[in-house]
Amino acid sequence: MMSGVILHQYPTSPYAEIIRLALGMKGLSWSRVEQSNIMPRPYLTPLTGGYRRIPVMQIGADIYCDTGLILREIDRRFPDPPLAAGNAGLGYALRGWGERAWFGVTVAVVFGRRADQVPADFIKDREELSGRPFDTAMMKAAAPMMRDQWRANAMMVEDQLAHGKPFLIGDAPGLADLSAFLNVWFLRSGSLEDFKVVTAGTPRLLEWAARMDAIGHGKPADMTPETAFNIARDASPESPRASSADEPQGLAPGMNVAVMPDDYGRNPVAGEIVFAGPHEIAIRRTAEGAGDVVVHFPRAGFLVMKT
Ligand SMILES: N[C@@H](CCC(=O)N[C@@H](CS)C(=O)NCC(=O)O)C(=O)O
Repeated sequence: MMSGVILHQYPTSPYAEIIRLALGMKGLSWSRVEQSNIMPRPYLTPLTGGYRRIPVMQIGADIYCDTGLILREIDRRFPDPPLAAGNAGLGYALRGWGERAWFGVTVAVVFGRRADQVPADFIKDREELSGRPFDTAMMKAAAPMMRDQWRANAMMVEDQLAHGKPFLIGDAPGLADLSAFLNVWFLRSGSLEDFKVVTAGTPRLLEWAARMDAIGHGKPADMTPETAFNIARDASPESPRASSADEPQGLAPGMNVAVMPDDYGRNPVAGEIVFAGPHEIAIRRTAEGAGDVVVHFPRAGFLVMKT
């Protein structure tokens, strides 16, 4: 099914892999825009208004930031099959484990292994992203202990799969599988030798990983960044949805705000609220050369500041 989904990503991005697999679960046709793995991204930044992380999903003149919200939007537009039948709360909550706690360990193992090969421009870019030193020597020193931690997390997956079902929360793959699998995918592609060591005692995890691999990416077709930009220019944002009446900060349509992640890549994006709810805030802004766009952010993990 043609979805209108345009995914701004790069092949080695683990968070993008979550979305590629979610599109695969839905069996969608989508447009794949390859972005650089470091800044600048001249056709993307004008659309997001400064948000700098990958992936970003675009549908016409609507721009969706952060995996958490992109998953929700894919599920809203293409509900069948659901990404978390009956388990949406647990599924989104588990992102904190799979995509943060465990993923921090995975990054440490991969970059600890490759410490001597990380390009200087990549290190500089990630230091700007995080505001902290990207200390490959420290990652190298910590790698043995991080491998221990990786195995402990993998054993949680192994224990869960003792239920005998094919996926973490039942018979169909969903959000929990995506968040956990991110770690398998990144470690396996970043350091197969470490992956083999830390999965020596987790046979059920390996069988589950093969089932995740079999999902695929749906039907991607390549699109240039410039074409995606022109699509935003020629489209209008979708009509606003209802806002919640009980916004804790009193946020309401028409107010000016700046929105940014609360962890890293804290570049504020300024605009006027179109709608706000417990899981999403959408702001309208003018993208230079592309007219009005609406940029959507999740609420969990993001700061909304009145301006
Ligand atoms: N919480 C974000 C994390 C995204 C993230 O950290 N992505 C990495 C790439 S996988 C990134 O943006 N790195 C910096 C960059 O590519 O500019 C999400 O779920 O989308």
